[in-house]
Amino acid sequence: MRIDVLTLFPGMFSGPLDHSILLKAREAGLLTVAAHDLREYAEGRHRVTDEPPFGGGGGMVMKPEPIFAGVEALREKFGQGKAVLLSPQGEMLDSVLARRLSAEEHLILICGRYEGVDQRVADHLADLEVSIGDYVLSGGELPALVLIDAVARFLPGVLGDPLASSRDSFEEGLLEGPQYTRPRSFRGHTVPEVLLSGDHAAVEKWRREEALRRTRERRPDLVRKALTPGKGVE
Ligand code: JA5
Repeated sequence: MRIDVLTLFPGMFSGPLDHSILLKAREAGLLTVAAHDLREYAEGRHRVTDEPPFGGGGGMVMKPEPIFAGVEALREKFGQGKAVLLSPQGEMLDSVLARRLSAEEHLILICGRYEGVDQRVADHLADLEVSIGDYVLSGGELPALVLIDAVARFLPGVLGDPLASSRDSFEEGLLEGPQYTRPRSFRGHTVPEVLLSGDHAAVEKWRREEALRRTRERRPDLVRKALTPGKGVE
């Protein structure tokens, strides 16, 4: 899969993409990510990318022309990629959407800054708007990185075990249960006996019960969803 990012801050993408799973996915040729400076697509001596909003109100809004030029240049080079605008007005990212996006050959992620992006980008350029949650952020870059990570985990071969992504907690529709490692006793807090018993069936049963109990307690909305036919659990 290829992912191009249009951003005023391409430097924000190097750190996260250069570690761990995302680095390995890129090295294996399963994922290509390129961050492009939107200023390169801005015209004029000053390469202006933002202007004050029509109607007043203060702050700055990102101009449509550099964003349209960037997406159009990338589509000319690589074909009809799906353009995704990161925005609080977007469809909420969850594992279903991440998996759907992982089936695309090419994504173009558009990151806003300042007070946001001229509405014509959402209306006439982007195929989809995606939000990662109901909180204010300074721009779309961190949401784009979250999306890249969530999507990459569904690409075949990115996780060592081919079944790993389908076993992940949200794919099962439940929260993960508790996990423990050595030492068996830490500051007087001991590990549940069953995990030390060597009885694999008992361990599996305990894990499933713990996952359900925790999900009922913390995320009753997920339990309702999981019990909806075709959405996991049974
Ligand atoms: C802020 C100019 O889903 C959380 C999000 C917050 C946020 C996003 S997505 N985009 C922007 C932005 O600020 O473009």
